[in-house]
Amino acid sequence: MVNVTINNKTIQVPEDYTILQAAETLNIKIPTLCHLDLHNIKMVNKVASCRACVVEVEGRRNLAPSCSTPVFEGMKIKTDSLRAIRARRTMVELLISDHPKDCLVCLKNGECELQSISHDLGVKQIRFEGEMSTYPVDMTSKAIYRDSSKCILCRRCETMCNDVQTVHALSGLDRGFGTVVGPAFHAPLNETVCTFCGQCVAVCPTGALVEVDNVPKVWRALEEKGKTVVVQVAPAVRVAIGELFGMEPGTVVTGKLVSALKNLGFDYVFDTDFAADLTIMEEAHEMIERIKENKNLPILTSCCPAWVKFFEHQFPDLLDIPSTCKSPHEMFGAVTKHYFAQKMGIPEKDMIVVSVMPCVAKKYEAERPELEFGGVKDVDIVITTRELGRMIKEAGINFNMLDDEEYDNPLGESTGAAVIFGTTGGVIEAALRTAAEMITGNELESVDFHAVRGLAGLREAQVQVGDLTLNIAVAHGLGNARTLLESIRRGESKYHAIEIMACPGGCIGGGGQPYHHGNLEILRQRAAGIYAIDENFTIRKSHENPAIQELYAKFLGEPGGELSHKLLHTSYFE
Ligand code: HC1
Ligand code: SF4
Repeated sequence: MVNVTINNKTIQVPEDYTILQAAETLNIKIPTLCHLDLHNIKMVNKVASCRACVVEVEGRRNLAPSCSTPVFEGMKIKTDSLRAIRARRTMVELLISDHPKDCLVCLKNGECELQSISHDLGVKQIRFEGEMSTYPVDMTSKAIYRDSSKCILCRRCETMCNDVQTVHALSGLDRGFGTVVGPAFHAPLNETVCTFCGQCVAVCPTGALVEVDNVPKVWRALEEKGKTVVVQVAPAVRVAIGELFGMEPGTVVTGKLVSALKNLGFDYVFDTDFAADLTIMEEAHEMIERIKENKNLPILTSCCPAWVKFFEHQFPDLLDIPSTCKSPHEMFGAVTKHYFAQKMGIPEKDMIVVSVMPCVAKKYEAERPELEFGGVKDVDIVITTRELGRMIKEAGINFNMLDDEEYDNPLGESTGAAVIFGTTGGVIEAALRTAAEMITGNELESVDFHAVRGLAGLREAQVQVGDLTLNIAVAHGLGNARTLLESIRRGESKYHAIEIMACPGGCIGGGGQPYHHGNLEILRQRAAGIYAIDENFTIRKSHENPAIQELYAKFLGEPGGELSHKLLHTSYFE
């Protein structure tokens, strides 16, 4: 421990602390912009590029960036001197001098950290005007819109992509005033190893990285004559969208969400959870077959599109182990267009399927040609939780005052097993609930597999199923996934099944969710909301969903059967 004095108060802090951390222990708030400490997912952005956090240190001529300057014994710091305050304001003014200032029409308006720090530091005029950096906007990806003229070189995206996701799609390019962060050789994003996980979007402080805005497409679809517009909602959306309307993270708003979607004019409001139950039927069947034959193990879950793209790029030698199941929202689209449409007498060309997802990679996934069946896309338009929030606001719907409504049937019926897909560990727990009963033929005493829950980046569990001991692992965040995949590649893996999600926390932490602004406690609250929904379900196992049983009886036949393989499974590419 060392003694430091901040604004005339002396405290003891650990010697590896920065000035910023020391100040936090005294509840002194120093403004920050580029800095982001997400150490529980192994991301600390300490590049000190913005200098918005400078403070005075006694005996030093220059102001010190508090986020990256370590404390030392006897250090005397002033965080609130006029010199420090003026310098911070000037730094932000200089950043703004090379910023487009189109805040009113920026997708980040109201959520932008440059906007809020500028307000907090009392920037009231544009003092500096000069040369502006201009770069072409990268619109090549179906998921992410990249406008480097809004980049403030904070490097958060780069740290996230390199340190947490280990994808290395972004880095600093060129020098001096021309410096920009982007893919090597200025390649368009869709020609890189980017997985479209959207975690760079989740940490970008400005509008430089945002989701591709599909809201106008949905409005047009709702207006189009002769079309039946079906919407499905992913599990993780219901515990997060309330945040956009001032509610606590983790507040369960399923009923209001359904009501809002009906108010917006969707013809059918269905639940991705129905298809999560369907995925479990197919995936548990596939898992059991592979375990019986002791081949292509460990089976890897395949519902996360960013994870799928990651293993296609990085582990092409292991393409025979991921499950061949499409993700639930794609299965939902296939069932809607090839079963529900027929049942209702609606030509599939007149049906539009919209997915509301916590994820930006789902936008890219929906466009993958191999997911089509008979030339028909499963899903037509994907919007994120944030985009749905904007639509609700545009329509003037008072979300907080809505009465609860129920999903439509039959594709709105689901179980507790389905909703836990929304958090890390949930997919494998749902699969275990069904696989265990399929293997033994006996009812489980408890459906709660606590060992696979939690937010540790890598988890493992041994689960006894009859005579069989199943070795299970869970990883979230692509860096953790890489660790597991490398052990499989070396032939050292002992696992039968592994769940992998690209985003820290799983879908609750998806790149399309309400911004966490550096507070990862939000993930814990959202996960608690997910498990609370599960506990309140009477039916908590996918194979007991009556609508799923009917779908197999009347249409699909058996899990893993011929029709299932055509509609619900896919293949992977190097
Ligand atoms: Fe997910 Fe999934 S859980 S991938 O995170 O398997 O996006 O919520 O919808 O498809 O069910 C996302 C969430 C979601 C799919 C399901
Ligand atoms: Fe990296 Fe994910 Fe962003 Fe792509 S979307 S650049 S993989 S963080």
